[in-house]
Amino acid sequence: ENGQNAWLRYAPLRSVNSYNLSLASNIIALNTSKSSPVYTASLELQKGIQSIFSQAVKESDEIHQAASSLIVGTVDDYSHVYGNGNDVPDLEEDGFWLNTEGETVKILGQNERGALYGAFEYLSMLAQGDFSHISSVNNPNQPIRWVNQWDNMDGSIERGYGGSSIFFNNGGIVDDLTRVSEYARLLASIRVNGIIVNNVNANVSLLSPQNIQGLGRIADVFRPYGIQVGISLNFASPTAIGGLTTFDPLDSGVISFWTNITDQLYQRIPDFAGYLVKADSEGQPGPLTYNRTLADGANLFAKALNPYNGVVMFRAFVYNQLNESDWKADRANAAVQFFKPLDGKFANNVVVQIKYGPIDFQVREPTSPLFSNLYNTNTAIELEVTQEYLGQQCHLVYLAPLWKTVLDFDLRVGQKASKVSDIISGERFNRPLGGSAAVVNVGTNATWLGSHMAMSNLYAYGRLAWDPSKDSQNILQDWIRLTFGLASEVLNTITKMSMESWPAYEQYSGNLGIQTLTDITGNHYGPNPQSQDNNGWGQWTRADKKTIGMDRTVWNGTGYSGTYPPEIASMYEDISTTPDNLLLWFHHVNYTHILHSGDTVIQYFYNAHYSGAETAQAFVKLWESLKGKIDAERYEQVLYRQTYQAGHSIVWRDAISNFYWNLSGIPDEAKRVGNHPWRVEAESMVLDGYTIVPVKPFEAASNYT
Ligand code: BDP
Repeated sequence: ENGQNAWLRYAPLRSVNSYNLSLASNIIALNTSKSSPVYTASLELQKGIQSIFSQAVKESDEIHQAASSLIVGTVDDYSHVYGNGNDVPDLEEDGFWLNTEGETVKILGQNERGALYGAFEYLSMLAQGDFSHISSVNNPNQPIRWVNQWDNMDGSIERGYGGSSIFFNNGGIVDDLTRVSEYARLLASIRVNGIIVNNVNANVSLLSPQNIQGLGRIADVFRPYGIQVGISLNFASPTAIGGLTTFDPLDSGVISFWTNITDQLYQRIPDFAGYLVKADSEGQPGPLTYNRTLADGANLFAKALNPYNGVVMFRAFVYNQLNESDWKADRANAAVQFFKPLDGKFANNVVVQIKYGPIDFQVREPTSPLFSNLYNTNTAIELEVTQEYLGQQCHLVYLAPLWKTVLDFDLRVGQKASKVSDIISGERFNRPLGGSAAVVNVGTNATWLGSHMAMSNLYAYGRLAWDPSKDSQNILQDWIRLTFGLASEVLNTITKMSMESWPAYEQYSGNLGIQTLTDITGNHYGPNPQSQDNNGWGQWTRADKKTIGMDRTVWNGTGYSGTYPPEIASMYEDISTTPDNLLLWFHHVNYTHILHSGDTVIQYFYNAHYSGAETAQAFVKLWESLKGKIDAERYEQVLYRQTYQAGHSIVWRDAISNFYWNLSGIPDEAKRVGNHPWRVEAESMVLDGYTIVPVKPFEAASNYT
C-alpha cells in the first residue's frame, strides 16, 4: 500500500459473502479498439471485479444480450446493436446511464468517455459495498473539467511537492510513460476530461518538432482514458523560436507562426485540447507590450484553434507590481480592471480562467468579483490542489469546504440568483463553454502529491467539477472508504480530522481574512507575517502598532468592495454586515475592535492560534487510534506527517501570536502568549553536531535562534 493506486485500490471485500454477482459473469464491450475508452472501461471492470470479489469476469464476443452480463458502450452503439435504445434516458455530453436494476447491468455513455465514467462509478459502488439496484442518470454540470500541471521541461515542478515531473526531464518528454498512464486512470475515474501538461510560466522549447512528437506520445497515453491534452504557451515564442522580430498578436507573421504551430500539433494530436495562456503577468510576455488588449492576445490563439474545435484557457491572473505606500493601490482590483472592459470581446472558444479569489489561493478569500463582471465571456474557476500556501502537503488541509465557499457563493448579479457554480457552467449567462481547472502538480512520488491524505483534494476536485452541489463531507467519505477501507472507526476518524483541518489551518496561520501570513516573496511556506507588507506583491496586511487590515471599501479604501453587484457590495462595504472571517480583508480596524463574536480582534487572534494548533495536535492522537486498522506502511507515513504538522502548528501559533503581541503591545488575556514555562529551548539542549544560528523570520524561533 504505497498509495500509487490512490482511491482505485479495489480492495477485497472480505466481509461480503453473498452478493449478486451472477449478473457480471461476462462483459460485453461495444467497442474493442485499444484506444477506445470503452475498451479501457471493460479492462477496468474486469480488473476491479476480480480484485474486489476474486471473481473472474470474462470478456464476451457474443453481442447478443445475455442475462448475467454487463454491457458497456455508448448509447448509439447500444441502440445499433440492441434495437432502438428507447429505454435509455437522454444524456448530455460526457454523461452516462448506469442501470443495475435487472439481471443485465448496463453502463451506457453519451460518448465513449461517458461509458468509462459509468464503469468507474459502478466499481466505486461495488468497492464501497454498495450493491443497490439503481437506474441513475449522470450528467456533468460543466463541459470543461481540466487539470493543470506546472511541470518544467527540466523535470522540476513549480509549486510541486510530490517529486519530479512524470512528463518531462532534461528538456524532453520522458521515455517511460507508465506513470502518465496511471495518472490518466486516476483522472478519468474522477471525470476529468482535459490536462495541460506544462507550467503556465511556459518554456518555448516545448514547441520543438521533437517535443511535439513527444507530446503526441503523451496524448496517446491519455486518449484511452478520454482525456485530451493541451499545453501552456509562451506568448513570445514567435521571437524566441520563430525567427520573428515581434510577437504582436495582430502581426501577420505572428498569426501564421501560431497557425503553423497549431497545425503541427493537430497533425500529431487530432484531439488536442487547446492552450492555456498566462500573459502579461509576473514577468510573462503578452499583448500589452504592443498596446494590444488581452482579448487580442487570446483571440490570436482562438482563431488558430477554431478549425479544430480547440479551446483557449486565458488566465485572469494578471496584475502589476504595486507601490506599497499607495493606500489606494490594491492587487485585488486587478483582474476586474483588466478584464471587465473586454467583456464580449473574446472569441467563443476562449474561456477566461479565474482563480477562486482575487489574490492568490489564500486560506480564505472572498469570491473573485470577476465572475460577476463577465456576462458575454466564457469563464472557468481555477482551484489549487497542490497546497502552495496551505502547508504544501506537510499539513493536512482538506480543501473542498474552502472551494465550496466560492462555488456556492451567490453573487446576486442583476438581483438574481447567481451562484458561481452556475456561472462557470455557462448556465447563468447562457454561455456555450465554461468549467473548472485545478493546479494539481502530482509527481513521481508513489503517493502522487507527496502525502496520502492530500489525495482527498484531488478526488474532491473532480467530484465537484462534475457536480458542485455535492456535499464536501460525502465526497470525503467516499474517498476514505475507497482509500482506507470501510471500517467505521477509520471512516469517522479520518472524517473528523479532514473536516477540522481547513478551519484549524486558517486559525493557526492567518484568520479573520488577513490571508495566510506565510512568507510571500519566496517559498510560501511557514510563518512570515512581516513579509506581507513593504513589497510590490500587494498581499498586504497594513498592520501597524494600533491597527490592522486592508480598507477595501469604496468610501474610504481601495474601492474593491464596489466591484461586486450592489447587494454583495453593500454587505462588504459595511463593517457591521461583513462576516468576521473576512473582516480584515475589507476593513482596517484597531486591534481592540470588537467582532460579531464578542472578542477583540487581537484576542481572537491569540485564541484562534491556540485552538487551531490544539486541533492539529489532536490529529496525532486521532490518527494513532487507527493503528492496526490501516496497513502499517500508510499508517506510519501519515503519522510522520501528522506529528510534523502538530509541531509546525505550534511554530505558526507562536510566531504569529508573538508578532502581533510585539507590534500591538496588547497582552493575551489568557496569559499564554510569550509564556511557556514547560518549554525546553533547543539552544539550551546539549546536542552533538548542532550550531546555534539566528533564525529568519525571527518569530519562527523562540529566542530568535
Ligand atoms: C502563484 C505562484 C506562482 C505561479 C503563479 C500563477 O506562486 O508560482 O506562477 O501563482 O498562478 O501562486 O501564475
